[in-house]
Amino acid sequence: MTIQNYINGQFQDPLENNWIDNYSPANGEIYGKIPSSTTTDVDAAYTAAKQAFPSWSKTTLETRSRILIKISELLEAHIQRFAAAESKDNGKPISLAKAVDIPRAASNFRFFGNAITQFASESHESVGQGAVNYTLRQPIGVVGCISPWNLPLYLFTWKIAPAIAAGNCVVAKPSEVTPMTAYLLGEICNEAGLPKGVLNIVHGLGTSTGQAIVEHKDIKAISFTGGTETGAHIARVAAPMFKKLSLELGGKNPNIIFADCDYNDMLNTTVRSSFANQGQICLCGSRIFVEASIYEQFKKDFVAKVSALKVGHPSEESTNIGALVSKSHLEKVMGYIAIAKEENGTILCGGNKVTVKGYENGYYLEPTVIEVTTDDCRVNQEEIFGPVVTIMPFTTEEEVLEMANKVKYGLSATLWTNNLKRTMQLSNQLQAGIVWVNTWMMRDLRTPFGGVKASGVGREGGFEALRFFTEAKNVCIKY
Ligand code: TXE
Repeated sequence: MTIQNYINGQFQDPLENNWIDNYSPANGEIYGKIPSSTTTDVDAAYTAAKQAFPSWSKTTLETRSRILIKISELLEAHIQRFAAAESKDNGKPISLAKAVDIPRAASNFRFFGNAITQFASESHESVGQGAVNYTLRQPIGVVGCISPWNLPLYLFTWKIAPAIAAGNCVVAKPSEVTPMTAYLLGEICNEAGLPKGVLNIVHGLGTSTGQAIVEHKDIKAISFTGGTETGAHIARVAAPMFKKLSLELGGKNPNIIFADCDYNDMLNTTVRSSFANQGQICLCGSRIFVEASIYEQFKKDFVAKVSALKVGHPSEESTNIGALVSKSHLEKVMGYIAIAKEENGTILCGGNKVTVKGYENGYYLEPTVIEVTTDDCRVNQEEIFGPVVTIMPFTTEEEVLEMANKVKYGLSATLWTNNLKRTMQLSNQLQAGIVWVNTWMMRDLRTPFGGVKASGVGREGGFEALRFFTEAKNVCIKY
């Protein structure tokens, strides 16, 4: 299947006619071609966005809201088609795409369609000076959105929806590894009545298409989710042009388990927080620290549950663990399993490639649990981003807090305990943008989302996203 760029409401081939192969992770075969767009295509997308901006930025909030909610409804109406495309492109189980990815993409449009009608600005009376200040929140203009492959439509729309709700026009690039659902979104936007040029989607490699978006001098803000190194590179390129930047990067999140937690709830959620989406979620709890008094019991129960997960073809409803996203990513993750062995880690379960009958060239890997004896080994410090977790015991709160914070990342942390004092103290001190207590990945779209340290800068979600995609202008009137 060949897909095209979506520029000015129309589907078109890349102007220089270069293409990239698209692989299916489930069987390792090429199943389509995607544009390898260049600066010329990005310029065309920018021009369309620039032309659409004066009208779109003046469109009433009610109209913008109605269009966004219509996009949301159409996504829900086509959930089967989108979920099948996402699963085929990414390797994730179809059940997950149907239950989480596509409903969440629809929620993103519905949420920001509603949020924009509630987005208020401030006013301040300068008492005693006879003046009043009010703050306008004006759309930026043309903005760039660049998203990764792990939650393709979910993260793509998490950026686009607030950007257009706030009155901007967008040049967006999904990951070259998972472009399908972004391509299908173009059709839906036309059907929902989104004016042409408000959203433009260019496909292609990060180093050419993505780079052209970041380098474009008139694209004034970049919202990026992806790897930490890429984020640092984008920051370097964008800094001399004073672009607004939102960077949501990698994580190496601690999952801290105390003996006083609700054990079964913790155990089931920990299986999910470790291996959902093949462990390819920036929020997965990849470092599990367990209080020593329940460590042996946890180890036994956790390994039993993990070993029972079914690795299989993503299109089968019974599959728990699908294929990893690409051959190179599978190799990277397997490289870390080899490193764990060199570092004297003990592989408690998994560690091997899986051959799924009929799909022998697919990128399948067993869910893997590695017991480590020290927290500063590489598998415990570096982002693996696959179905691999480490476990180790701890004895005191101070000890586990120090280990939890001793990584370069700071995206999320999970805490399992029923002790209120401990909950409050650790939540305050954990270096993370998000702390979950007795749950994982429970999301309320109104809350700020993002990380500290090498996990990025800026916050997405709720009014934070609408603030990012607008410029504040204060007007002071002396009366
Ligand atoms: O991501 P990249 P990769 C982590 C994870 C993974 C590692 C690398 O550890 O193993 O990052 O993954 C575009 N200018 N995460 O290499 O390259 C690219 O085309 C502009 C965590 O696949 O960062 C894609 O659209 N854009 C993460 C997007 O950036 C560029 C999710 C992300 O790709 C670019 C994914 C450039 N120079 C990986 N280079 C998370 N936070 O959830 C690439 N891109």
